[in-house]
Amino acid sequence: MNSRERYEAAKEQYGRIGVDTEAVIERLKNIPVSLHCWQGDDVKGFDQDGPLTGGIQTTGNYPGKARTPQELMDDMEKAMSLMPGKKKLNLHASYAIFEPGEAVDRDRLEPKHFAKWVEFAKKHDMGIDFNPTFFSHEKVKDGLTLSSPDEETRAFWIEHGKACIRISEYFAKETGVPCVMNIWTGDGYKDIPADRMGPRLRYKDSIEQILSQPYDKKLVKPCVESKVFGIGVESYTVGSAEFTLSFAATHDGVLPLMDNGHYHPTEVVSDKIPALLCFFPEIALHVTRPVRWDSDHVVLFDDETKEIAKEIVRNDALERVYIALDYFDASINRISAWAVGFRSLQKALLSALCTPSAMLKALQDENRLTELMVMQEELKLYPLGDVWEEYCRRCGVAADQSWFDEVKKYEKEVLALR
Ligand code: RNT
Ligand code: ZN
Repeated sequence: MNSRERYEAAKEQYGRIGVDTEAVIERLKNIPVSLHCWQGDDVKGFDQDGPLTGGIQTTGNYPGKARTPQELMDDMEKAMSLMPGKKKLNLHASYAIFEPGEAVDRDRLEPKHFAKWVEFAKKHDMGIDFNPTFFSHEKVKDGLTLSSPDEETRAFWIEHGKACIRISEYFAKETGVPCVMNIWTGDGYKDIPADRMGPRLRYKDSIEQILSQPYDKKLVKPCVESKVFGIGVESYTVGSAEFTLSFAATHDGVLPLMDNGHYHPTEVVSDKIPALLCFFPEIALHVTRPVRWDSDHVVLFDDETKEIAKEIVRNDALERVYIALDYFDASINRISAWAVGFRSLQKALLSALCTPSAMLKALQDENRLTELMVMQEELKLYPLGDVWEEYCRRCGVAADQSWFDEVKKYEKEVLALR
């Protein structure tokens, strides 16, 4: 059988359990997934030369990382040519692009400093998501930004947040796609604090001041991302899960953002998604792969990624959940890291779309749990790979590992010369 015939057979087999693979393929083509620019240069950015701070860390020094905006765009372009599906661009404020003599500090950033990124996004028909950068900067004082007891420090970072709202709105207007703007800080303490509430009250006030910047709620979707701990911030984080969730719940139009590397190891974000969907009209995700800690390994087609995708799809929440990738591995080819992660998430979404959820829910509601287990296990060996192959063919990208030949060629011709 050739691949078309295999697809026809798979279509028929899925059809028998009520899954329309043609509709699945069409749907998957249009689900935007936000691709993070920071995998390409180990979260370095272009606006400063210091180390990566904020309790996050990249490990490894695989050769060929992007050093300039042009290199980063070229690399992303290469990576995107290897991925099926709809992409959105995810930028950090530290990736501002200044003309000579135009450099400003983060509190003075303007839309024009991101005009080249808008051009890039338009070229690839992408919307843009944005993140103020509250780390890797000399104005992070004693590990604190928006929660600092120092007024000047706090004021600087509030101005940064406001500037980012203006830039987010510019992105949305330029691309015609709403911009998800995510607030995450690494603020916290290595050891037992004497005051846990004070920093949180200041953080709350700072975010409120940022959001006092007028903006169109249809165009800008501010999020708050929680975190349980960071490197050097092991005992206490200001933006804990309860803090950010409560903030989002009590501030109109603010979304909670869950990063699946930011919880205790036995907690799963897949279970939190339907809990939040009971209360929030919209939520946002950072999909990553934590290995023993928030290590930000490349996303794989693993059980939790599949489960996350399933919760979004089977609750009919594709329009309510903003999906973004967030990882950074500096120990392997970065183009490949992007491609593997994005392709894995696409596979997870495909797997979710090919699941006969209505039938499985009915088994649960009728308490036919024996049968539910049987069905769930049998589904694991349904011919998803054949549908994947057809999907990739229609998207014009390789379905199998042959895409890696492109990476090897690019490494030899471009990355190795850096
Ligand atoms: C850090 C958070 C945050 C960052 C990016 C670079 O633990 O996950 O989202 O990874 O903003
Ligand atoms: Zn994150």
